[in-house]
Amino acid sequence: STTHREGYVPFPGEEAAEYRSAGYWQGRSLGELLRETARRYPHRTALLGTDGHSYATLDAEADRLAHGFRALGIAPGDRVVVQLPNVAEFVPVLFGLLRAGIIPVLTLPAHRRSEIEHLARVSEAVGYIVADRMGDFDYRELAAEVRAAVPSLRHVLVLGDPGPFVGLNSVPCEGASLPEIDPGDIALMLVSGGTTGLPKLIARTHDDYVYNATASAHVCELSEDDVYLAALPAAHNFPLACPGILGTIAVGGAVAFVTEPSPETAFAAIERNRVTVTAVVPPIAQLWCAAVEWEEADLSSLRLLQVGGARLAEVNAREVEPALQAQLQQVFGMAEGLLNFTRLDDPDELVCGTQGRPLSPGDEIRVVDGDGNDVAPGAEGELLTKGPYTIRGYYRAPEHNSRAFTPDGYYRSGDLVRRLPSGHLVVSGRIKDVINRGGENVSCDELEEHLLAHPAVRHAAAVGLPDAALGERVCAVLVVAGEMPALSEIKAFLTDRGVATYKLPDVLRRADALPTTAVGKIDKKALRAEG
Ligand code: J2J
Repeated sequence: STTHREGYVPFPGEEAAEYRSAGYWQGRSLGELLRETARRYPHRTALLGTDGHSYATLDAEADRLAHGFRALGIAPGDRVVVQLPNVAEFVPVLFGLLRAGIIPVLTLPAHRRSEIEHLARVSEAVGYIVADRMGDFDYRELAAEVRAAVPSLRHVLVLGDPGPFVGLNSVPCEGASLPEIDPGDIALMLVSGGTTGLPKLIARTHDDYVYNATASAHVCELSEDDVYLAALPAAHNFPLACPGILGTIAVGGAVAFVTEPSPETAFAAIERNRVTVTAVVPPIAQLWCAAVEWEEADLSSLRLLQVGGARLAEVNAREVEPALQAQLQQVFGMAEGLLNFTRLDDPDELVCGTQGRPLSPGDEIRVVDGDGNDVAPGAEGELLTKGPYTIRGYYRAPEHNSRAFTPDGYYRSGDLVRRLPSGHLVVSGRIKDVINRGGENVSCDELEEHLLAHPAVRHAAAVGLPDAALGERVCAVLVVAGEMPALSEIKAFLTDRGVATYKLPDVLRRADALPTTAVGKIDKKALRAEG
């Protein structure tokens, strides 16, 4: 067994010292962030819902769970995979782990065996926290499969009916002391959307993530009077910390949850909880704008709608304020770190026509051509970045890191951008081989691997095709021996292999051969052009 630091790429000492002296890193842990708010506003509402919490009770519940996890024998530095739906209990579980020095690996409800097994293996997780079920999916069955496959996994803890496992409510709550937390140490791990191959782990420190959340809260002018609705999956960087759940907790606001962002569900939650701020992906923003025509709900409390995760077309951006009577903020972010926001006082042209500018004065941006040279001001190029809350390498992925980061520590985002004189970025395309399906990133490599495992498939290429609702839809181009499998069969095959639902192809194409480029790579441009 190895320590949690093995395979972690730290910030270089000199730059870390700069981030501290500039005041970006304040030497505060995420657990302390909650503690401070609980001291300031013990009686204010932290979490809304049937299992709601004041700050005092949330603080106490986080401590209870922290002691419980320690009493089970889970040690500081151990990794625990967390896969919970958007429910209030997500928050005490998260803070319980953080206060015990246990590192949550934050996975999405849509992840399945393929992703969870991989993430549990790479992180050498000792625990897996799930809900009993969501809709018709039973996470305890998934947990049984993952535990059988991953030897390090000793604890399965269940929110709700534990079945053969241990209920979160019955973890012991006494004993074991809590560790000192080093704010420079790893706090939690996010899952990357936009890379090659299987998902990568993104280790974020307390210092960098506290800054991520509090600086985002500042940009959104969040206060204790705000009510944030977690409408996207809470484990995703955007609703978690941009400013999201953690930014809201930092200022003493309240957080509400919905398990899915349909207009029916989300509008009712906005009305019931007097929600002031929320974050969605472009297809949901479009749907909400249309749904005000038929959904009866009082949305007057909503002051800010954050939209990000995929490119929001300018025409759709212009619909937001008239339809929802709330300000639009575009957010171009990545779990690896860098966040760009349009500002609340930006003129309409910038709010609707750009994806925002960097959060921090400490964010360093380069826009480069194919040879790695800076392009002329305003020209298109790949966005490279480093800064006080952007990782210097993925966790336990040295080989991938040598390609994904420059020798001097810049993250190669794979996004094509143009930078305006104001510093605002316009996202104009992508060079990484990823399909952005309505804000969910599908790695083409990963999907192709799975497709090639099908007995009939000789060659496979995944490409994104333009889609009015989703931005892009997933198309699998297959060269097959014999009869072409039906889409439903391919979907069932992939589901069987434990692939998350959002990665399943929307369309299948048959080809006699895959077109190649001059150097012999699969010509995805040509495949996309064929439609
Ligand atoms: C175009 N592409 C975008 C945008 C992300 C806030 C918001 C989003 C994410 C996120 C996030 C885009 N226009 N406005 O973590 O905190 C694409 C880019 C980017 C990739 C990152 C946050 N906003 N994208 O989406 O790690 O390609 O983070 O590199 O899931 O999504 O995906 P992810």
